[in-house]
Amino acid sequence: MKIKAAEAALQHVEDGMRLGIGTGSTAEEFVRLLAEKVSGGLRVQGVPTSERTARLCLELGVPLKSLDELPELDLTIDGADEVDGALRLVKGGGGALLREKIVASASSRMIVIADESKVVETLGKFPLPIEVNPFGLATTRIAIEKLASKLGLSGDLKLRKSDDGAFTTDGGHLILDAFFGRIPDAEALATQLNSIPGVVEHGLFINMASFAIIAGPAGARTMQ
Ligand code: ABF
Repeated sequence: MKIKAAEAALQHVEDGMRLGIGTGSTAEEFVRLLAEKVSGGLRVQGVPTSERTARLCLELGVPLKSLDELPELDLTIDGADEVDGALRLVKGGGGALLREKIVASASSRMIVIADESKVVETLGKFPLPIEVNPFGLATTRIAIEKLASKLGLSGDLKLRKSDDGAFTTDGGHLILDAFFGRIPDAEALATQLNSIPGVVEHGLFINMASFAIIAGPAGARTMQ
């Protein structure tokens, strides 16, 4: 199903495009298909949203530029952990949310590719990744807990771990995964999180996706 969504997204890639290239297994299927087109002569320049995606693109021959070389992009193709009916997204399960949001914000359009399992009525079943500066982690955690309870949200904040300790992002930050369960007012939570100094970024992508390509057993459909 991921491949079906990636195939459908590839239809929107035109010769000469400056592409933001997402992170995650669905985005990786897109990279594989894009690489085939590139070897067939399609000319694109890609800006990767993570070191992991950059390595895959280099391995498969997708031409890469830095965002500084291509500060404005035509189209970003990226995955998501949750998509609701208003095209609000939860992203960051792959730990790349900061660069993904920066790259998506540099793009004229953003197409989300996902399988049916990502579509939800209300965001929040997937724990919300919150990227935080390592300095003052405890203070930031308390501030998040306070604003969450002010918004009627409750749930654990868990520091994301990797094999050898705390997970660190490409940008050198930490991630707190917030197990809120349901987020009835994503806009309010996003605004409040942005007001906490130690919060670098969060996984709520609101008003960023142009549309989503959702693949299910019956094929791929578009969510506008
Ligand atoms: C990335 O893709 C992340 O933001 C998101 O968590 C992930 C989804 O991964 P997958 O496509 O493997 O489900 O963009």
